[in-house]
Amino acid sequence: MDKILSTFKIKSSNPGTWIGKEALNSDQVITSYSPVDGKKIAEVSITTKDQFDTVIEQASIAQKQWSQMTAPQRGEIVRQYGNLLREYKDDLGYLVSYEMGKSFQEGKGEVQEMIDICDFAVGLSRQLYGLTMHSERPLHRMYEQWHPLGIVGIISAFNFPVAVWSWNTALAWVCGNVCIWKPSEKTPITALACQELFSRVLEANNLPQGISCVITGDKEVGQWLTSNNNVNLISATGSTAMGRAVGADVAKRFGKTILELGGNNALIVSSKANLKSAIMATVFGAVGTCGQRCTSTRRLLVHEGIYNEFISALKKAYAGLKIGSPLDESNHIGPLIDEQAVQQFNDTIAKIKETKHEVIVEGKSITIDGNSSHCYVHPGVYAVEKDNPLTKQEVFAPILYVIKYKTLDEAIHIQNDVPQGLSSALFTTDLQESEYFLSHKGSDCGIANINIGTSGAEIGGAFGGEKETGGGRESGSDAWKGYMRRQTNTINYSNELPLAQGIKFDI
Ligand code: UN1
Repeated sequence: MDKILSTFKIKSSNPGTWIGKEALNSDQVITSYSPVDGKKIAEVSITTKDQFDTVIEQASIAQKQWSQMTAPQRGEIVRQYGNLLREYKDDLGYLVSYEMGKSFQEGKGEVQEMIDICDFAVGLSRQLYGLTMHSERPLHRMYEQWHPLGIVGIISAFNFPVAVWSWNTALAWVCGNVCIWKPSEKTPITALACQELFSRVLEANNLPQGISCVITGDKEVGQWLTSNNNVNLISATGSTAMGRAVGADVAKRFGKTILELGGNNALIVSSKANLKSAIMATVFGAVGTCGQRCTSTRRLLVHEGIYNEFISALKKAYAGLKIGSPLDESNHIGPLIDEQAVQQFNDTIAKIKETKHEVIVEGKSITIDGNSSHCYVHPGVYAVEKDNPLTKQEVFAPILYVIKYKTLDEAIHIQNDVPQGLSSALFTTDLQESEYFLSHKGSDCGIANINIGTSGAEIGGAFGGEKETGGGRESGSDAWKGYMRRQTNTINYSNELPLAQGIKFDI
């Protein structure tokens, strides 16, 4: 681990405010502990208000130069960053795994997601297209173009400590913006590693350091960012409670937001499903990343005709799960992020016990021999009534609720009857069921899959969801439009001044 930390120039005590490679230190610190073994990784200083003001000032100066470069020139910078990420994929993936607790496989997968979005953004830098329209007035031309916004503030969560930042920065940068990143207080070290790599690219290209900034701290630091008039867009990933506060702060000053908040994702298994793949998808969706993805499968809706068969196969699959250090690639499940998350997991199970339920797999906290971390749990599966209020809440832990259904309409109703609307999945080989689920009468989520689980989206599609998930879209498709402002241009190349709608105004 020491070798990896030194690769990214991380010491035992680090500044937490960065303007490119320029570091600003302070007295107050956050300590990052690894949930893998409970050991301290390093300290990071908390950004002060003065330092925050300097960051805003430097970011504004940098944005002027950055936005004057052409989009393909900015794409070239992102291409160089993608190449560095390729070179450091294993090191950064290992650090993600150690600081966050996800499996090394998934840590590397996260860095791969960063590489993919860099590639996507490079292509995009030549495709920031606007439309042309036919004007109703003779000898007039109408078109629209997309301009940079300015400064983009990124608030990211612990569960995808690097990929979600890159979804935002890679697009924001090619669109001509500079970025200020406030990573989760639970995973500041991986953020410093990403910043170190990007500052190398800035330096090699003699670019202003303020193109990429990092600030560190809790809610207070986050509020400086969300309430600052110079920050044109806030892209925030995290809980619905956080998003509600951020959304209100930014709306007060008419800033823009992209909110990617809680999910409460259901996987429906039809009587016409390929049960083997449905089992695989359910287990990966429910226990992958120890149930800490916003796309994790939290509810399993199973058709009554195959219920008994499916549940016994599910029990068998859970019995084969290996829990332990995520750095050991033979383990399927690593720890939860911290002891508070374990507490929440245990509290939720205690609450399930107070309602009508059947234990399919008992969830409990566990200890791993020779490991002093208290963050490991055995995932739980509970059959509950369809109107159990616990099933309406997102708990960031590997707890799966199972509900039996009779008709697809009923399953879709149960699936949609929650406040969140991120991801959804139906396993079926029946064309009618599949098309119905994807129609407007089907899933109300931002993501709806057939014969694929709820988690593990590719970067090429727009990522995000409806209702309390916040409505934002990040990553692929035309999500880039959220990082730009649209301008409609009308050019009159005649010698007359005809008014639209045929209005006459003679003087
Ligand atoms: C998140 O949990 O915030 O679709 C993002 C997935 C990942 C991204 C999850 N590609 O599961």
